[in-house]
Amino acid sequence: MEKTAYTLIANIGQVKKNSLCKSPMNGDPMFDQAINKFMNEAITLSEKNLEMMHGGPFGAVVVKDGRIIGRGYNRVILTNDPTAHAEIIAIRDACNNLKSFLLEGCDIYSSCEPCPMCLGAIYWSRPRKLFYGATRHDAELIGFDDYFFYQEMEKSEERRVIKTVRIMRDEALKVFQEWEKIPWKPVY
Ligand code: AZG
Ligand code: ZN
Repeated sequence: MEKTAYTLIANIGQVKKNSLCKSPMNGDPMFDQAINKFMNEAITLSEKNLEMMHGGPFGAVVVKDGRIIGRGYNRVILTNDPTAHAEIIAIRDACNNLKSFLLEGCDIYSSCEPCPMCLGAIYWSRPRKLFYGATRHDAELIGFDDYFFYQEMEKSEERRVIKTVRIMRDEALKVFQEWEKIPWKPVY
């Protein structure tokens, strides 16, 4: 399968609601208007938790062909699910609507830079582009560990806070060898 050329669009900055950001990427007002519209929707979703307290103040949408096909806001507290981040929920919603595990040709808008877990999920879903508003540092300032987890990822296994130990590699590899032998298998 051809790999998507991932474009991590740098922080598009403080996108004020109902205002146009002067995009350094394009300069096409129609394009700017569209990306602001979708980021506004992600930010609006993030604001839900100011009242609902279903989780942290994070929202995300998935867009395909100019239409929102997936929405999510953080529901970690409501669902007792530490993976219920806005981006994960939006990806699940979009994949369910598309009946596909790939978000080909889709753009993801997140009110905040994705944490490492969500960035992984974004890569697995293979969208075209990612737009984000606030940064991992902004999230840290209000008590979220996104930046800390990025720092952990950069450390060697021995130096991480969660002790990580590789054991029984040979035994675990057997299933890989069997999988490799299957002549037709889905590739993702
Ligand atoms: C988070 N960061 C992002 N980007 N999104 C979420 O849903 C989060 N929850 N905690 N940190
Ligand atoms: Zn996340």
